[in-house]
Amino acid sequence: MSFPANVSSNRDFLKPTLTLAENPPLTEMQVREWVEKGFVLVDGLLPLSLIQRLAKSARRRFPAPTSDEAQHLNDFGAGMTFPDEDPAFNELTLHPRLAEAVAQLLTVAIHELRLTQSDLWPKYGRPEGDRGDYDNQDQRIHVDYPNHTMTHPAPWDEPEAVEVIVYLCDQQEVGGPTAVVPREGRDDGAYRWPITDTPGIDDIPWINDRVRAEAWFRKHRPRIADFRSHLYRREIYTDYTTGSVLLYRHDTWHRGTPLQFGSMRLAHNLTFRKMDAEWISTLHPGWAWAMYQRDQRMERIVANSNTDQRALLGFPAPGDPYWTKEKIDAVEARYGSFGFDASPYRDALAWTGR
Ligand SMILES: O=C(O)CCC(=O)C(=O)O
Ligand SMILES: [Fe+2]
Repeated sequence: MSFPANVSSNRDFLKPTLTLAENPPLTEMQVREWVEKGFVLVDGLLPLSLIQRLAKSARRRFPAPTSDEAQHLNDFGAGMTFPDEDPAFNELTLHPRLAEAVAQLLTVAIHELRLTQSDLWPKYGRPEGDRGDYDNQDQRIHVDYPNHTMTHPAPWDEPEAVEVIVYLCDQQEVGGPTAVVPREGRDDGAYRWPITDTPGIDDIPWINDRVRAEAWFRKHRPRIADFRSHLYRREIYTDYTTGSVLLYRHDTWHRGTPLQFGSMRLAHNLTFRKMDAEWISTLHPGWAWAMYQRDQRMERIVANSNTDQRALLGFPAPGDPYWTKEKIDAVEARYGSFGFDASPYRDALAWTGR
């Protein structure tokens, strides 16, 4: 695969480690890696058959890598977003093992999590060369929080969200590993507080392309340019295969790196936050907005999900003070014809005696 010159001297590849077959799925070591380094790359979290179904429908949806259209596409998830018409996409988004893994990392119950992002986008391999500030081939090193939260990530030991990349291809075939910078303890200068040395913060223009962003820093903020050159030197690269999942954070330094020319990488990006962290915004138009879709996909998802999956979407969990007998009857009247089962909500209400 082709790497830009002078980026990383070691080019260490990170291999996925296997999750447990049972729940909770992450091993203690995997949890520790995420907690300490800021990311963990795992295999076996999601069923391969589901990944393959999703990859097949995404390939039909997006332009072929050889097309002219593909050479100009810098998509960021506009193509497939939750809730999509493809059931495999929605199934992956609300997959119980994914939610279990996130709940493990944030040490909360699944019904205390909220989904704030689910989109799938293609990235295309292009020849080396300058294609402007917004080209996504060889990204500048960055953290993702500026376009997810209205504040700043909480201190490292109080994480509020987990970001996820589900890879639907093999790195060895298409290239495009995600580069990540492992955090090395509390005194790691790369993770100094606050995190502001990245495009899109302060008056630093939002530039995606690595060469262009670093030229801007060198000219306007030479000290930050030096700091950032250390980040590049410390990168390691995800050697993902189909179905590998990268779990990381809004304050983890990372970036997308070039694909092999002529190839396409499909990746599904998700974010889950703790339910109280309302300053972390939902990236999409809002789940109820999707109830305008004539195929009533969202109604079907609500009706056919379990109570934890509904809670991920903000639907009150059984036992939540929201529920009264009248409200349960009314919601059942709305979704009953789609197969909604109100009994968990009724049982919890009877149990609390309200
Ligand atoms: O493409 C990747 O591997 C990472 C993408 C990314 O970091 C981003 O778009 O924010
Ligand atoms: Fe990113």
